[in-house]
Amino acid sequence: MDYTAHVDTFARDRLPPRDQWPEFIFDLPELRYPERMNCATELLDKAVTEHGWGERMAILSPRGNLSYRQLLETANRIAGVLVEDMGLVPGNRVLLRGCNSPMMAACWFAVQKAGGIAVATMPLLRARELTDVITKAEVSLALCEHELLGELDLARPACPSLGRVACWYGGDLEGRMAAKPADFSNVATSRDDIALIAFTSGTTGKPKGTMHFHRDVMAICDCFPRSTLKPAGDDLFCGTPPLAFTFGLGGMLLFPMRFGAATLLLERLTPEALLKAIQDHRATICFTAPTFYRMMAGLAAGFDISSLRKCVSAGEALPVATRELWRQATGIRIIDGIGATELLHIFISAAGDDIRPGATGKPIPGYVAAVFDEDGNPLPPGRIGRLGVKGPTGCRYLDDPRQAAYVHDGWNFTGDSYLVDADGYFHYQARTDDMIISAGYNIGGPEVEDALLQHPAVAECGVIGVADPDRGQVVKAFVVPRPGFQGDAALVAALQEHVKRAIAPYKYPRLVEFRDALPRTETGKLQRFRLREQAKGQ
Ligand code: 3UK
Repeated sequence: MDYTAHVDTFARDRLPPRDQWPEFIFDLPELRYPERMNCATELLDKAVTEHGWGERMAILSPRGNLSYRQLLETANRIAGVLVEDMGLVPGNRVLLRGCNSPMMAACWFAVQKAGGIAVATMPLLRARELTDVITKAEVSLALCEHELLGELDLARPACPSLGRVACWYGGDLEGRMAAKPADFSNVATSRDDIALIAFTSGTTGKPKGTMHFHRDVMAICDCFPRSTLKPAGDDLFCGTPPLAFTFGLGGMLLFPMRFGAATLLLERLTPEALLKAIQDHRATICFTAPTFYRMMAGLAAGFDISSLRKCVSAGEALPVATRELWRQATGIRIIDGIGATELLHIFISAAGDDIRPGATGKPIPGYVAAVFDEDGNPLPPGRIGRLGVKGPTGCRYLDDPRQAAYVHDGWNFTGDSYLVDADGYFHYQARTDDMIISAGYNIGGPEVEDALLQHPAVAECGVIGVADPDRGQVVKAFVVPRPGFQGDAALVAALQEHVKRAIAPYKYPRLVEFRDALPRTETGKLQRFRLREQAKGQ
């Protein structure tokens, strides 16, 4: 057995069988980490002790600001509480529940320092969903923002594994921290010890826990940011994704820290509030989802956001229309990137002059990707198939038979259909199970959405296939009209005509329904399955 610092081996014992692991690739020299490595030492302690960034700002927020040194001391005191007051043993799972804030960030690092496994959860989760996560990961300790304690308390009777809970911003945690030293000796974890379990948003079925090692945390910092985003120490990151979503964990915390930059952590953001924050703090890098860029584009003229240099979009496909609106509003070309909880962060992307509107980009250095047919054979350029990817990170579900569906022959299959063009650019088509098959044609909902979004009357839209006796399925669009536009028969006809002119006419939505809003996850993804359920019920 390899070296491990974990005394509690629950998670390690529930890694998938070796023959179901994806193949890992560590070609890049920067991805060869020492055998004993703690990601908190690398990202936080060394920022102060080796890089000399102690007096630089690490976190800005309405709750107060923390320099790197202050963040380190805060995390050290919390680690002291975890070990001495709460009895944490290396390998224990620690639930983290809070909005993006300095304390949420410090708690994440404290868990790493103490050799625990962070199980961060979305602030909006209810007792039922918390119960699933806590029981699946056998969580024994929790750190929780006091205001969010209610749902956790409701979950507790059904969570026998959960022992002590400490709360910040109005609970007992700060008081306990004051009694702990400002230094802490980090547990000497292995690079292959599990650092976090991230649960997938899971549109159907129970959420899956994806397990990631200390080296995976470092690998995502040394891949997408180093090759594509290229941040500098004077950057200020901002954006919407929660730290409990790995898109946010990387973009809002780990990446800025890897480069000695600062992050602006804000709660309950609206498009206006994010624009105002960029203006007030002169933020330079923004991470959010496509719909947020679309909403901000319409409001940007009212703010001075001239400080902004780079914008990253992920979570779902970035429509060309949204890309163009943002470029017109700000002059900035969005860096699109596809990532997944299973792979921890972004693996296909493009920035600057490498951007091709309509394509996600190319596999970023460190990763390889290919498109496969139903039987697992690689497809030539121009053919639509299933996306497979491998690199330094990959899928390891916690005790889950669905591992075999995500990983075969060493490749991670994300459940997306893609095509590669002759230049090696990857073009997103749809989620594999969202492909619409109408009268024998394969139609990707996002392509139709993209065309609809180019019409001035469309604020938001979602396109699905609904059962049809003659065609198998027909294309149906749910459209949220922009203020000032009437959702009537004339607009239906205008939208249909518009789509027929923009893309192959057989893809036009035969059915159009107007809505005030569309169902979305907390991470900004359109919930097509809900639209399908609603369409079925009609
Ligand atoms: C979809 C995209 C087209 C795609 C994520 C960046 O979204 C993240 O993780 P999830 O586990 O979902 C993964 C799935 O979301 N998707 C994400 N980005 C794009 N589709 N274009 C994109 N740019 O279906 C993928 O399989 O919630 C994103 C970083 C970390 C993440 N966890």
